[in-house]
Amino acid sequence: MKILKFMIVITILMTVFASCKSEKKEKLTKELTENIIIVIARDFTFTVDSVIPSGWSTFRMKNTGIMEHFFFLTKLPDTITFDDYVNEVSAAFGKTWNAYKDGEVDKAGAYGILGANLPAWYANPKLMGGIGMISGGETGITTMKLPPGNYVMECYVKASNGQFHSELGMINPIRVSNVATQMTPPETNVEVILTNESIEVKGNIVAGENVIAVHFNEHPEVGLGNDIHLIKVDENTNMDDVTFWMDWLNIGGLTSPGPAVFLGGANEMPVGYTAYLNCNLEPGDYAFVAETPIGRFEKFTVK
Ligand SMILES: [Cu+2]
Repeated sequence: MKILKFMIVITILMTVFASCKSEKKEKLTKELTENIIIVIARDFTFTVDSVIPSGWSTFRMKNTGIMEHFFFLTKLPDTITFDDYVNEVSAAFGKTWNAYKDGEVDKAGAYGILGANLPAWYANPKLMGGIGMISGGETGITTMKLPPGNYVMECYVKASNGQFHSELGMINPIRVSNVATQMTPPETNVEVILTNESIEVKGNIVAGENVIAVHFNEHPEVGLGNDIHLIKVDENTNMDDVTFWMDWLNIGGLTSPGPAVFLGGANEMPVGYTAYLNCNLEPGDYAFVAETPIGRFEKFTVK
């Protein structure tokens, strides 16, 4: 009898243990297949984990500040540190902007200063995307695949005094670990193809939720690559003002307050990569605008 009781207890314990184990395994798989990385943007900080998994992840950035913010990821070469990036790359952009702002050089002269001051290792930077421009109170959602390595996350919108947000604190080192998620790219209802000639939209952007695949098919040989940022368009939106604002080197460019409501987007990734933009839209007029090339936009209507 005692033996029978003992056997029953053991069987119950084994069943409980097995179910715990399978629950744990299921939970882990679920987490890894829907990996969401929360980024909180404030004026002027990012709150985000300093170590994140590699592979596909969905970044969700809420802008709780008043000013526009975005995040842009640069993957550093193995021999380069976060401090090297700040001291060499950020400093080169700062020097360029200050010379232009103070009227010492024209735009061609400014790009000359930039070229002369950027470190040699920055000749082929790995620009690894990020969430596009987001107005205060809005949330942007973008899914991306990241290889392991050391990254810099930054926002280079300018404050009213002309300082980059990165200089005011919006620059973080991020380690993308060797542990990869099991997440796969989401189902999409729209494809956007970015080339050096155009923003080509294939499919209908609808009222409600959209998952828009943004394909980086090519980039210009010089400068940052092609990107898109989503804005609301209404009777007060002047697209000349918007495209002027998107140029960081303009006086008043990328400086809060922006000329439209920004809803996120996809910053430049290497050719062959795809980012997925998740946006819930009300009926109305919208546009994709580019930071590069300067002056590009593509309007669309959601019915
Ligand atoms: Cu910012």
